[in-house]
Amino acid sequence: MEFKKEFIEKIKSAKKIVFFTGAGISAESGIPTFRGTDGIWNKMKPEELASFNGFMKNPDLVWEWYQHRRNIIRNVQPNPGHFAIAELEKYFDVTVVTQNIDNLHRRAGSSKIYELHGNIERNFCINCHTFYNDEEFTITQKKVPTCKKCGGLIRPDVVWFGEMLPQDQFTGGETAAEWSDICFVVGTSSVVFPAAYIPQSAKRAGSYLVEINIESTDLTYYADYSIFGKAGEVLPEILN
Ligand code: BJW
Ligand code: ZN
Repeated sequence: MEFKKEFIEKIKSAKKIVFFTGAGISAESGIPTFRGTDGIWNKMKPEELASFNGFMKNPDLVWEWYQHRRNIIRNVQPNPGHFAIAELEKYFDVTVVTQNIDNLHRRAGSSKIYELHGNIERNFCINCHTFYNDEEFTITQKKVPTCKKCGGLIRPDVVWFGEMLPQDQFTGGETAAEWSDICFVVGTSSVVFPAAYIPQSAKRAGSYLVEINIESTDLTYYADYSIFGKAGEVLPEILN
């Protein structure tokens, strides 16, 4: 793969690099994305599944959906895209800012990670906020579990529509992006806010914005360089 000259020069002088990632980076591991032709939103309504109202209306259905996704996530491996990002830590000060809840960046070995939309391995009681980690529930737990302390419903520790992002994760991710020399935006449709503000902030602060995606997105217009291709194929090339 031939990269453009300007980008190669930027890489040579860069110290701080941010990878802002979305569902597309995990697609090659076998985790379905949300939008697009094979996206999960095509089959199910987001407001019914990924919202607090949806959960209260049908907690068992929402719980079952997350159990289904946990099973997928448990059984897949990080792909060459995740591993390339982790390996780049040998050469740069790398920060990962991810919208994904799947833990694959950590499993691939990345050390500095901000999780904007939570993590599917954690759960908490909606009533008393006691945390329960994934191991405490069996894979076959179909119905929503209840809290041992107060009997409240237990939900995954992820960010649903209409909910605030964890402040420390958002601020940490945004600050890293603003101080970065290069901000890579990998495998995201860039339509979900406030996460999608982060690459925009990076660019405004002077970072060089590189998009890696199989198709153009709402961000393509702002990017300094758009690389069209699969994350698992493009990212390892950067190591060369
Ligand atoms: C590949 C590839 C390969 C495929 N290689 N690429 C401003 C403007 C408009 C709306 C809003 C706004 N501010 C807030 C809103 C409302 C809302 C929002 O953004 N709505 C828009 C959708 C219209 N935002 C919120 O509600 C947020 N909260 C909030 O604003 O709080 C403040 C507030 C409080 C109270 C009242 C009002 C406001 C919260 C958003 C939470 C999002 N949650 C989810 C679910 C997380 C848990 C779970 O996983 O179940 O997060 S939704 C879902 O979308 C998930 C993702 O992280 C997120 C982003 O999706 P992503 O990662 O971009 O995936 P896709 O599928 O969209 O794209 C995949 C891409 O990969 C594609 O481009 C492919 O081409 C590409 N690709 N294979 C490279 N191999
Ligand atoms: Zn409780």
